[in-house]
Amino acid sequence: MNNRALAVRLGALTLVAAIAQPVLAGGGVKATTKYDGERPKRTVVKMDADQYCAKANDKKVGSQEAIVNKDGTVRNVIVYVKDGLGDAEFEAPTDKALLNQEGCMYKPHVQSLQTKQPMMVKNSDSTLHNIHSFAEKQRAFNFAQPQKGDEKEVTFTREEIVKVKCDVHPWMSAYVGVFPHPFHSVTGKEGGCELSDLPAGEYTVVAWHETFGEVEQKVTVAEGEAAEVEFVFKAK
Ligand SMILES: [Cu+2]
Repeated sequence: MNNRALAVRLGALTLVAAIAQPVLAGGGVKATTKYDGERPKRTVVKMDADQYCAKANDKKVGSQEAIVNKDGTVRNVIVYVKDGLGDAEFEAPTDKALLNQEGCMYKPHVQSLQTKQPMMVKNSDSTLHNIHSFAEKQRAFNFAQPQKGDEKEVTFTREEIVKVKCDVHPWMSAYVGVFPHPFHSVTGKEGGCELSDLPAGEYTVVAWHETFGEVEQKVTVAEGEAAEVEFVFKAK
């Protein structure tokens, strides 16, 4: 086969892949968020209680519990399918989630994963942290990581949004959303996120925020399309 023939053939393959993908991917939800109220002011996290932590970050660290962007969108919102999947069961992904302790903060502050999906808890600081989960629907864990580089794998077995705290540093907290399916995500810097590969159907989709509470909506997902949904958190 000469080069030109090869190029044509590769081109055809690319085309096939491009057409086939949306069919395989099903539909999805494109979620945006809005906080309907005065934009909360972020405060600087004070870490003076621990000499190491006080010097661990080059820049000031802003509080994480209510981050509303200038355009009103909200970061760190967990968006997930609450209802509509019926009895479908989903194999747990083997890729490891990460809960890192870095600069005396949990990173990420909010994440979501699937039941039985492994999560690596890691200490990247040269100071003692402990990782204390406040689970109510499953066994809680509470262990120390005294050394930089310490790692321990944990898993969650039940659906729950689990709060995690460090008993050494009271400003450290994180949330791990655990779901029995892969249709969950967390809003990032732009205050939006996507649920993909969702079979066409009717769903109840929830947006949860640690401070603003939760709102839910009924969403119809059509094959090959992403339903656009805006979740509005009303000020209390
Ligand atoms: Cu700590």
